[in-house]
Amino acid sequence: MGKVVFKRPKSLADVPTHYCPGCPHGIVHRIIAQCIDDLGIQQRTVGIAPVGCSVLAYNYFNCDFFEASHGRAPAVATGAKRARPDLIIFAYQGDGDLASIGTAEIVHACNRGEKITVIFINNTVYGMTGGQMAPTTMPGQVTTTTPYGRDVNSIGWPIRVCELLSSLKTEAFIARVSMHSAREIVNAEKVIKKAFELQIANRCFTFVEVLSSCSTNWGMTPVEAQKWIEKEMVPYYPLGVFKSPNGDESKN
Ligand SMILES: Cc1ncc(C[n+]2csc(CCOP(=O)(O)OP(=O)(O)O)c2C)c(N)n1
Repeated sequence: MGKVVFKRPKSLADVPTHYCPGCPHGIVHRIIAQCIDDLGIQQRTVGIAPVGCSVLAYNYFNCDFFEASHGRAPAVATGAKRARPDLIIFAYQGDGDLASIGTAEIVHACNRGEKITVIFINNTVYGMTGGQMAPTTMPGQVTTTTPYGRDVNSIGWPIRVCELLSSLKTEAFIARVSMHSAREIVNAEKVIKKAFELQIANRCFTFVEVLSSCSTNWGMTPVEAQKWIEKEMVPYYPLGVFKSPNGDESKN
């Protein structure tokens, strides 16, 4: 009989997901569920689901969940954490959700130093609604609302959320990871675990951006999409730890 070397984390529900083939949302869900298991916090973890492709995230985790309106996950997370500081609260948001309609929410939650964990999925488009331009769309990138490519002269440059949040004085853990290779996925798990550990230690606001893909709306195969992340996104969105709380030596 074969030896079991890989299992579904118990914090991940045993159900099929609605995600497209090759979509990294499922990988990130698995990573979060593994962290919850490893840290032994399943009974006190509450997730906040966004509006976007991961709107149904509450169906995929075996822990309590709130559903927030578009962009408002950090506000809902703030309320949950302030009411029950003993709970571990994570918000899960896409780039349309967090970096467009929810920009004010994330900036102020970080600035207030809310002791929550925010996982930010940057796939450069509004995936659920059909691949429209997001604030994170790359210069020249063709989307359904930028058929000639994103023109930075009229629409502006993609927003680098990690860099923006890192400029705030408040103590925080801010990092960017990527889904473009097995090596980066393994690293992403370490970084996301670190964010949860800091919340458990009641240290600071914790934020992990995940460079992701949307093969369906990018019109690529999943493998082509992974290569596109590495070639086009990583040079503009550098990976690493941008900010750590005082005394923490995290390096990516
Ligand atoms: C207040 C409000 N405005 C707009 C919408 C429509 N809407 C639903 S999902 C979405 C974009 C989601 O994109 P993103 O956050 O990047 O997540 P993804 O689907 O790519 O994972 C929008 C604009 C909405 N549901 N509510």
